[in-house]
Amino acid sequence: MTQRVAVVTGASSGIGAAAARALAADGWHVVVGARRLDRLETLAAEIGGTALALDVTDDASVDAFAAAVERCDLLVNNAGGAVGTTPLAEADLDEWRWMYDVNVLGTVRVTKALLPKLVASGDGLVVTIGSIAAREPYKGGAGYNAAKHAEAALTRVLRLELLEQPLRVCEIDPGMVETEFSLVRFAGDAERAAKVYEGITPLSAEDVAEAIRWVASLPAHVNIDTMMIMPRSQAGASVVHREP
Ligand code: 8X3
Repeated sequence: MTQRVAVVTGASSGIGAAAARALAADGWHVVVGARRLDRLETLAAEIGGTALALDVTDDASVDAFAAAVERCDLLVNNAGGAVGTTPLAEADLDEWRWMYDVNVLGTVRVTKALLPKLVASGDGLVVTIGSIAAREPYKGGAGYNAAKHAEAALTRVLRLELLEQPLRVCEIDPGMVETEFSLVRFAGDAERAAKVYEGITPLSAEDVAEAIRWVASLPAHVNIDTMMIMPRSQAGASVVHREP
């Protein structure tokens, strides 16, 4: 296989699916991983990629996924998410555990499993999709803030520990992006999810995908360490200007 191979996790929707399309259009063979295999197969057929079932919270699933990936030049750690906006005083530890597992341990599992192939490629790149929640705490964000701060920390450690290897490491932290993110956070409550983006033009999944595509298109000596992307009307985790 001479075509460079990108692996995108959480690729069945949102930023992951958009990144898979953008990378494929830029010449990558894209391996898309997620739990929802039916959606993945449609996407893979559209972009000439490969669909593989992946649950980043399951060791065996990650091992089987990584074993099926023959070559990996780029890993986009996109799988993640938030549940709830429960105040710390009422913290629901199951919410915390889920967020830690999918965002932090999920990123560790997949990165660890694919690192040998990324390094063997001679010019590997890991792009981890963090969040503004990794930079700034906000009310109701404790569990997600903690998970995203942890994911940012491990991404920076990876950069330090593999400095001698032909590997680049990048963290992209988006602010408000209209995807299924808020629908998941609010357990399918569409009205509540829509309110998050009321009166603003949020980022689209494609906006973030374009940043991923660009980072991955740069020459091997250029490492974009971190990038924060927000809609024009957002200037912080809790600072949003809404049109009436
Ligand atoms: C999503 C952005 O502001 O809901 O990662 O935490 S926010």
